[in-house]
Amino acid sequence: MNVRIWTIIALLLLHPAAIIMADSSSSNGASQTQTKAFVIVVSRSGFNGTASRFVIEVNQGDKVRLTFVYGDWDLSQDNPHVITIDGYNVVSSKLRRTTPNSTVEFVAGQSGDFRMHCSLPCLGMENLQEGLLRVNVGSGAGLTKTSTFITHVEVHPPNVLHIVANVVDENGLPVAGVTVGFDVNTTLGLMEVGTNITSADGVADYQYALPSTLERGIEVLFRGSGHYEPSNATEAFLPIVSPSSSAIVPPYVSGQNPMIDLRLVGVEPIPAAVIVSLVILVVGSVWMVYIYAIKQIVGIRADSKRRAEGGQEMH
Ligand SMILES: [Cu+2]
Repeated sequence: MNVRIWTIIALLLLHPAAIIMADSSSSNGASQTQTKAFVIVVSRSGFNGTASRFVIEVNQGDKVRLTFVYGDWDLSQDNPHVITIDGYNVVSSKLRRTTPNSTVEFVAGQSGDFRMHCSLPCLGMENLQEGLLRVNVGSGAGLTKTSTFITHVEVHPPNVLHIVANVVDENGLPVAGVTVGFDVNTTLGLMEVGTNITSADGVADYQYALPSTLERGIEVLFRGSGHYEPSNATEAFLPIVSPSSSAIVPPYVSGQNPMIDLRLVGVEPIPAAVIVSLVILVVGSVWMVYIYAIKQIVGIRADSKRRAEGGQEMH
């Protein structure tokens, strides 16, 4: 009885009519963005029952809502799935009998084709590898200028760099769902250490364990996407030099350390006794020179006086 009901539900869900696609328009400043919603049944026979290429198509800038639904009810055992979209940081929660639905929402900022697949070993996993999110290049005429800002730079002990960046368009609106590259300035030049995708607020961050203390600068680079022009931002930072030191080193925070902390650049504080000794040495030397000079002057005057007196006697 139960099996038959579930089979009917599964068949209904697998029917093409079950692919619900709802459009709703919402005004967002000058440009119009749309929310596109899809329901996708995930089972061992594929996405919505197809093991071959399954494509979800949206336009750049669209808000996308994907609802994944567990579809292996006809199996006697549980067959959990986790759906991932590469390049979009989109990961569903675990789809299983106890939690059969997972909804993810994101802004399709990046244009191109992005692979959607099950990333959990499961029965029929090979049928869940050919999903595709296709984001068509925005139809808006002309390119939109962007600005990238580094909003936060912090070096945590022992030497982990944390960078937070923000990408906005010419109207100050966040540029969401685009890839931002994080570069570190090394003695050999700029080196990309990683990328991340901006959130709905246009914010992307990155953490990077500095392999050496030679790096002194970072660059955050948005290479542009679709109708967005590229932009970048740079900032200098001070690495923490002595990670082996037992002293607690406060993290370097941009804009919060107006004075350079000597401990951060590896200069040991000079003991007071050394400073006092140096002062005594310098002042003492100066006085010695003065005393020597005065003694010489006095001696010369005494000599010439004696010589003058001797000369008078000779007369
Ligand atoms: Cu799976």
